[in-house]
Amino acid sequence: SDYSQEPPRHPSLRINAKEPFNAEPTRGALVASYITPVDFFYKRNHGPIPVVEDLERYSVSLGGLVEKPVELSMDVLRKLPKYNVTATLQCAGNRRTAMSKTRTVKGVGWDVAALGNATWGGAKLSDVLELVGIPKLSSISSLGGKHVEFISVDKCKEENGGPYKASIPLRQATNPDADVLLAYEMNGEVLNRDHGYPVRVIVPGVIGARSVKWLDRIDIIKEECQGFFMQKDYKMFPPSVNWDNIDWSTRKPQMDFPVQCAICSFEDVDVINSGKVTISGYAVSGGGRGIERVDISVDGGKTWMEAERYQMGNVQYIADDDFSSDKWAWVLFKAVVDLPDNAEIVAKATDSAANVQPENVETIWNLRGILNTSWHRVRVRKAA
Ligand code: MTE
Ligand code: MO
Repeated sequence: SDYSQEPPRHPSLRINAKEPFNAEPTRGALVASYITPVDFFYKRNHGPIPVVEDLERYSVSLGGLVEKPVELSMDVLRKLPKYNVTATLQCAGNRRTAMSKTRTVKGVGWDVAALGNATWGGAKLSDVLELVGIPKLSSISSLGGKHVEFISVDKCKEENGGPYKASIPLRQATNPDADVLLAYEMNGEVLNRDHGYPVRVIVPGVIGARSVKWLDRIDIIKEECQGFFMQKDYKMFPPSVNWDNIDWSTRKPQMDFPVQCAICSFEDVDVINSGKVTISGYAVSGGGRGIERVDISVDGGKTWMEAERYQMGNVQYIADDDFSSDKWAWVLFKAVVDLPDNAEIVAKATDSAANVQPENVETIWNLRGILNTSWHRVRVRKAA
């Protein structure tokens, strides 16, 4: 593969793999702002970053089980109503490194920052699909299509040099409230090459793997996409399954993200000077479920206190009744505590459906190391 045309990247990113390029910001940089700057947004790739030179000639082909296929030029996409959706994108492999410490897993290692919160600008997929006669809220199209497949222009070895692809159910794609976008902007700027220039899919509330970058084709298909990343990856297996007994067909492709949180004010090895410290981090759930609560402990989980949560800068606390939250976006949390010596700080979140995070990573260990949503623990030592 040819990695000679990679875009420039911020030097402070932690590089987890060079080719393909996989990198995340430091914990501190991640929670420095509610909206993650493009430079500090994690980058997760399976091949070289494609070069799309001529925007005039670029278009997304929309076909498959439709009566009349269309070409979606940038002009066509820009003429549709434009939506700005603030959504957190999180890789299913976030926090994989910690999972692999209990038992080895296969996959790129990530600390806790394989996610970011951006405002994505673009056309709604539900509007786009009306251009080929598929009405809003359809579960099946007139020609029997039930899924919408997104095919990229990049090339990855897992697809034997073919493009990255994924699909979502037609029902979700045609639901305007699901906010699935064909995004051409990120944080008000033209989408950059790392994040899918010129057009990517954003599927809010769902693992990052379904938000296909560098979109080339959309196909309406009968069954879900048969690509590698749907069928042979990004599935959640129980701890009993290993590489000798795995049967990929027994599980569905992972879609919604479960409830997650992480402490970002400290690295695992930090030595803290004063007694009073601020613990901060992020919490987010999938499927549009908001965060109901974040609990903090400084004694390894024996006693707990509730953290403050906020979205949008630092003024609008969610505890406020008429606060309307960004339902696809993370909340940042904060708690000021008196840290005992040799504290074990723990954070766990509860979402609006009262889903909780599992206490121990061992109970959710899986061979691909995905969805490590166990309580996040950080050990810190007080300076003498
Ligand atoms: N789309 C294409 N075409 N190629 C990819 O490698 N990676 C996926 C998804 N879309 C990928 C892709 C995965 S696994 C994730 S987590 C997100 O993109 C990462 O998006 P980001 O790099 O913009 O953060
Ligand atoms: Mo991912």
